Amino acid sequence: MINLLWSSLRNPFGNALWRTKNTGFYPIILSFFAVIMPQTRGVFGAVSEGGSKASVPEQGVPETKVSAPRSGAPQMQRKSPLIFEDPWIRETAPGQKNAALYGKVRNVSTQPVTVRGLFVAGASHAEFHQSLVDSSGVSVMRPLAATALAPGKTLDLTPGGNHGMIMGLQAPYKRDQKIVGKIILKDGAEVKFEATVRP
Ligand SMILES: [Cu+2]
Repeated sequence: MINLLWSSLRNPFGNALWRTKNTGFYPIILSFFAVIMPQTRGVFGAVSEGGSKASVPEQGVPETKVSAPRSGAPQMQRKSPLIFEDPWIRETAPGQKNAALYGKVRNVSTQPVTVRGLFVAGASHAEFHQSLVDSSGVSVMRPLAATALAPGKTLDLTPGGNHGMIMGLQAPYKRDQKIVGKIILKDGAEVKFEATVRP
C-alpha cells in the first residue's frame, strides 16, 4: 500500500496510464477522443472552409423541419369545397337491407362542384337518389345524375325528397351509431363525413 502510494507520487502519470490500460479505461479514453475529434474537426472545418460546409447542416436542419409542415400545408389549406351539414341516417330494423342518408350538402367554394358518388361504411353500395311522383301518381326514386352544385348552393337530402340511398347493409344501423362515409366528387376528390343514426 505504501509502496503503491510512493510509486504514484514518484511517477503519477505512468501509474495512471498503466492502470487505465489494465482496467479497461484506455478504450474509454480512445472512444472519448473518437467522439470528440470529429466534432472538433467539424468546428475547424466550419471556420477554415467558410460557409459552405457549415451552411449545409445548418440549412439542412431547418429545411427538413420546415418542409414537413410545408408539404402538409397544401393539403390542410386545400379546404373541402363541400360541407355536409348534419348528416344522419335513419335507423334500420334487423334484416333491412336498405337505409337512407339525409342532411345538407353545401358548396362552400367559389367554383361549381359536381357530386358524382357516395360511399357509406357498412353497406355494399350507396348512391344519391331523387324521389319523384310518376305519371300514374306513384312515388318512385331514381339515381340522381351527377349533380353540379353552383357556389353557395345546397343539395338537400330530406325524407321524401333527394336522399343518399344505402344498399346492401351488412348489419342494422342502430340508434346513435356514427357511420363514416364520403361524397365522391367528379374530379375524384372525396369529402368525408360522419353520419349519426337517428330514429
Ligand atoms: Cu332511394
